[in-house]
Order: sequence, then structure tokens, then C-alpha cells
Amino acid sequence: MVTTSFKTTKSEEIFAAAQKLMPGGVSSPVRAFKSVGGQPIVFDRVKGAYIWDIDGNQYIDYVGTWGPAICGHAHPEVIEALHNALAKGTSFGAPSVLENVLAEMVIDAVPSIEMVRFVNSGTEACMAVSRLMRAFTGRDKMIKFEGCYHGHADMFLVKAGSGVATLGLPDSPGVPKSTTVNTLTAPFNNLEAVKALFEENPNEIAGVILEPVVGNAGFIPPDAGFLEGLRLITRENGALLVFDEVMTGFRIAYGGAQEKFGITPDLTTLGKIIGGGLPVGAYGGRRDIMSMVAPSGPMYQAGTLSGNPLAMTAGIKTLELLQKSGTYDYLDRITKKLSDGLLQIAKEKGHAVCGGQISGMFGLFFTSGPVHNYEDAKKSETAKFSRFHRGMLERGIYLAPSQFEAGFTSVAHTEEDIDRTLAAAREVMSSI
Ligand code: KE4
Repeated sequence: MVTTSFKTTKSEEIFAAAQKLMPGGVSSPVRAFKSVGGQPIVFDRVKGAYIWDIDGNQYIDYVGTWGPAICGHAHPEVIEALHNALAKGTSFGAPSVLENVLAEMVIDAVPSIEMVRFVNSGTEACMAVSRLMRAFTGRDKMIKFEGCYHGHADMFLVKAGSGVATLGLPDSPGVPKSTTVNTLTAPFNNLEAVKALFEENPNEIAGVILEPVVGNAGFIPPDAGFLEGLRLITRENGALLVFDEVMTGFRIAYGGAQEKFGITPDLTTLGKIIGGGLPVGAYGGRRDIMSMVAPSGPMYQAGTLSGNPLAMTAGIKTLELLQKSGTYDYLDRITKKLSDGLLQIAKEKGHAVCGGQISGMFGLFFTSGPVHNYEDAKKSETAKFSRFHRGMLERGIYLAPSQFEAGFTSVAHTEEDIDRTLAAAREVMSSI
């Protein structure tokens, strides 16, 4: 029997106060639990695969601060490395050897990256890469896919995923038409739609940007041949292929989805894991393209805290830990056990459900599916997902508070954690 009854008095008090101080009481919309309802829990501390809320309740965590905690929260070696780095200061605003070290690790790991620039978030990385693809090709238009999320910069808030999808926002107000007129969209996994856009916009499309495995419309993997097709179409049309691997980088494989699927884009964005939980983003790719970035070239992009020594330190140690042999086999094995178990239990209890996992990334939809794109994902029963989320939370299992997000495991998750999660799911699936 898993059912627990958590007291969440302090969470409620603190979140009530937060709502008077910050829009929605949060620093990022999806954290507000708007789409799943009920009270978000206020974190006190995290360690390994676990969260403790401010009332002292413990949860098994499948969000992992939205991906960075792949080695488990507050890994002792990361904490120790940060302690040592702190003694040297918190920010330089100048070159440091730490940037060289992390840059070399990223270049060695990610097939497309010959040169890299560090920034402070995935949003910044995607903003910069959209400017770079336009600077390099001299073209203004770009293609993104419905339901994919590339941060909150204006030009990407067109049929975006993640919090935009979660809140059902009709693409954000405050974004002038002039900044989105050059953003073309197509359904994920639909090569014909992409070909049509290139035919309708000859020699005008700078590039195609995508999440190679979608995590921001729920978990949607690429259909066989989709990534290969995009590589071919972009080459044929003199456009760049850009993989937004902010979420998939170092998670789907050490070299990201591009290593896993054997498709090398021209440019890649990174974030999350390469900062080990501290604010980092990065963009990189072919040397001839990256050489356009100031000060080596004319394309401007800058940032006060870019290459921050603490963030570099946490990223270096995190990637070192991920290089341990067997890491990705373990992630894949425990996440497959979790995903297969959740789907089997849901079906046993009579629910229409589909989903899956790749390495330490998973998701499920309450629809029989299959889910190939955002339109398919929107057919899922989001109200049932909300009841599932709440039921699991009440049993000490912390899932992403949105149907349109993916779940994440870490090397700190044990077989027992997975078994406990499935036992909780067995109870919840009987009652939703
Ligand atoms: P950030 O600016 O949040 O660091 O990265 C933006 C971004 C870009 N590209 C992809 C593929 C992403 O997944 C993200 C951010 N992911 C969301 C979670 N789906 C961040 C969580 C949040 O917005 O609070």
C-alpha cells in the first residue's frame, strides 16, 4: 500500500505569499501547476532522485529541474567542485581555462560541434542560433515545428510547446507580427509539409530548427526517416539544419540525439545538463558558420555571465560523471522499466494510453495514439492526466505538471524507486 497523506500547510502559505510578489507566484509558468490544478509544492531541498518539500514530505523526482539533474540532484562530486571553485570567486567576465575545458568536452562529444559559444540559457542559445543561421545564409525565414519549444524569444513563440502549450496560450501577446512573419511552421514528422514550405519560399529559408526528440509537446520521437529527410531537404535547398538539443543533449546519448540517430546537423543548441544545474546554454556547429560570431565575425551576441566559472565547473563535473561506462545503458534500462510498466498498468486498468522512452527521457499520453505530432498529442485526455499527476503527487511521486512535457530519470534512480513508482501508479490508475 503506497497511499500517503501529505501535510502541505507551509507550501500553501509560501505559495499564497508568492502569488502576491511574482506573476502566478513562480519564476517560470509551467511550475505553477496551472494545467494540472491544485497547489504546487514548495521545494526545500533535493538530493539524488529525491525532493523534500518545505513541509518535510519526500518525493521521487521525475522532473530533475527539467533535465539538468541527470546525475542526481546535488551530486557530492559536483558540490565539492563548486565549493573549490567558489573560493576563487563567483564571476570573472573574462576568459578562464574552465571555458576551454567545457568547450573541448562539448566539441569532443557532439558530432556537429567544431566550435561553441556559451550563453546563459537555452533561450539565449536558440535566439543566437536563429540570428546565426540568417547571418550565414543571408535569408530571413526559418521553419520550426508545431509543439516544439525553443525558449521564449519572440520569433519562436509561434505554435510553441512547453508552457505555451500547457497554458493553451494563443501565442503570446506582445510579440509583434513583424517578428513572427518569418517563422514558418510544419507538423512534426511531416516531410511533405517541409518540402511544400521550401517550394513556396524558394531561396528564402535560412534553416529548419527542431527538437530531434520532442519533449515540449509531451514525448514524441522522430518517425523513421524523418531526421534523414530533413538533412536531405535542407542540403538540397541551401538551408541549415539546426538541432535544438537543450533537452536531448547528453540525455538521449552522450553525444545527444544526433549521435543516437546518426544525423549531423549544421548547428546545435545545448543547455540544462551542460550546466549541471547552474545557468548555462550553448550553441555550436560547423567552424565556417561559427566563425561569423563576434568578435571573430560580424554576427553580434554577448552576455555578462556567459562562461561563468561556477556554471562551467558544474558542467565539467557533470559531463565527467556521465562519461562513466554503463551510464546510458543504466538510464535506458530503468527508464524502459518505468515506461513499459506505466503503459502496461494503464492498459490493465482500461485506459487508452500510448508513450515510450529513449534513454533517460520518457512520456505517456492518455490517448490510444499513435502520437506523431502536436495535433495528435492534443487529442489526449488532459483532464485524466491531471488526475494522474495529482494522484501520483499524493503518493510521493513528482511528475512534470503538464501533459505537454517529458519526464526525466537520473542515474540516481534505483530499481526500488521504479518499483515504488509503479506501485503508486497501480493505485492511481484504478481511481482516475
Ligand atoms: P531555457 O531558456 O528554459 O534554459 O531553455 C529553453 C528551451 C529551449 N529548447 C528546449 C528544447 C527546451 O526544452 C527549453 C526549455 N525547456 C523547458 C521545459 N520543457 C524549461 C522549463 C521552463 O520553461 O520552466
